[in-house]
Amino acid sequence: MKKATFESVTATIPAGEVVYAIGDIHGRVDLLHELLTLIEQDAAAVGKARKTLIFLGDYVDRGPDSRGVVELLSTRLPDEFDAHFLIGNHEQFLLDFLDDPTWLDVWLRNGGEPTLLSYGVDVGGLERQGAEPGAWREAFREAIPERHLHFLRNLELQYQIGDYVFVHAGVRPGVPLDEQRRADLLWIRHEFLRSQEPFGKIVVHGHTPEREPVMRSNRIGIDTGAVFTGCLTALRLESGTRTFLQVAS
Ligand SMILES: [Mn+2]
Repeated sequence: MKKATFESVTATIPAGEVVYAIGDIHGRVDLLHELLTLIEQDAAAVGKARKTLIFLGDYVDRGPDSRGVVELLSTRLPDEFDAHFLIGNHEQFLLDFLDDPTWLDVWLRNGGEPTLLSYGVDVGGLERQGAEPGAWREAFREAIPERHLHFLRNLELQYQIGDYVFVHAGVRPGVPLDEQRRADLLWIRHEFLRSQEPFGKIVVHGHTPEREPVMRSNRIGIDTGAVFTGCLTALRLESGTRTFLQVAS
């Protein structure tokens, strides 16, 4: 584990609150578990402050245990935190496939197979049978617990606190935060990442992996590519301070 403290800035969150935002997990329940332990240790030292966890989405796909990540997030978070769960484009793939099985190929090309395997779906058998997408959907519907579906269908698009807004991918420059399109919040990259204009609040986001967290005047990216690099990052905000908490394997 490593813990890197950063800096004091003019952007703030309200007094009496501590916020932890957690980047893209992608099935790495092992790293999520370690990071939550680190956050709990940190939070134990801050006393009576209101403690909030904000998860930036992409809980599933690519990594080995998407089922375990959804289970942990939906049932086993520590009691002392309020929690907000944002939707990532990978949760959208999963939901699109359940609504319309012709999304199967798109989902599989984007790391859906380990998700199906984590839920116990017989992917090899379906492939050998040359099963239609509808049969894959039926197998997944039978495998995924109802409470996981409820969790995945009730994720938030954005969350705001103090001078910060939290989203999965980013925001479209020039569009007010309350008028952002769902597709941009889930998918945007270059127009957002390149923009140097203020967005109204500091945008904390995931979606585009970098070796280290990225801090700009208008945004903070905390997707450190857990599934590729073994590094999962949380941003801790308290009044005018920013700290990164990280675990690495
Ligand atoms: Mn993403």
